[in-house]
Amino acid sequence: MRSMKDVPREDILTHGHGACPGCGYAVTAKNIAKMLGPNTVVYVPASCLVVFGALYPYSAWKTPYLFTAFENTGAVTTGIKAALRRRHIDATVVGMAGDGGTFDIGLQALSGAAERNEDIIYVCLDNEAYMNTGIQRSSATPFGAWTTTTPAGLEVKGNRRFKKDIARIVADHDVPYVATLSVAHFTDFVRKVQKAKEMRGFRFLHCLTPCIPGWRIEPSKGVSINRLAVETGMWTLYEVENGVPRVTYKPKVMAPVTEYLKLQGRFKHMGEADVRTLQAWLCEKWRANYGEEAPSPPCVLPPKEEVLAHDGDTLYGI
Ligand SMILES: Cc1ncc(C[n+]2csc(CCOP(=O)(O)OP(=O)(O)O)c2C)c(N)n1
Ligand SMILES: [Mg+2]
Repeated sequence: MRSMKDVPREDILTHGHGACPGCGYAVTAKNIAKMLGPNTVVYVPASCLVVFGALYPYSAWKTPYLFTAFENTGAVTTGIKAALRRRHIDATVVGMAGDGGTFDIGLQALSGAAERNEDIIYVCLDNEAYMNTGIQRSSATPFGAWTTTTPAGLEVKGNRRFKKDIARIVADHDVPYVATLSVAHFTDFVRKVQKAKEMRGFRFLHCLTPCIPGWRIEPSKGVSINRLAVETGMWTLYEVENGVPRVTYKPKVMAPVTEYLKLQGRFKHMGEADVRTLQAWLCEKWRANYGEEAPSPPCVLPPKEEVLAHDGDTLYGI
């Protein structure tokens, strides 16, 4: 499989699921499942995908599908693979977890499975907050974003911390494959899923998946927002194969972050100073990812003490 036309037509996550129109999760999970094919066992922890993909006694999955608890994707997928091995069944085992279930509550099980190099594919569907329980902040939430636990008030305006770099943390476990994906860059998307499918050992696919109600966006804008995330540096497309990192798509110019922010209600309260802080953080990230200075604008990050001054108390504006 090299491009969109090579992707199998048969759906594995079929119609009849209950995702919001325009849901980034649905289009990402659906395309990954198609490419992995019918010889796959799917595990999903508590998340939007559990709610819209299979509400007992119905299921939109054509493959065997399991759900247990929120925090254990790494552990349950390990167990499923071990059970299949015991019965000499060769099937792909994939866990599809949210950012909360990966960055935060599932981190211990994820780290264990990665460190043991379990033969599974771990997909993180990152909508940058705990969405199905009512848009609470996670450690994937970007700087400045409104969530119900990081409200925009008089003193504090949205989330005060920068997004955790989970793909780098997983790559530091020395696993065979880590990649970041965006459905707006579909050829790159297809190539990475295909590569993950063909490899053995622990594979981690980190996907940016816009959330219509949580990001306060138009249902038709998800893919454009994915594209802008890459053009502004909010999302970097890269892979780490057997320890060797490689950027797989570099934007020609760095678009100002305001292009990304202005389409999303979750950022609309952001003042000039916060936009400058986020832009400066992106400029540093740009340099780290692409090995060159970001072209413009001025990139001066606030002193570390100022960022770290936002401890648990000020974080929530309490
Ligand atoms: C131990 C535990 N704590 C809390 C919950 C409640 N809960 C279920 S799903 C969820 C949020 C999931 O967030 P994320 O993993 O980002 O997935 P999303 O909802 O965004 O798809 C929470 C808090 C739970 N099921 N189990
Ligand atoms: Mg989430």
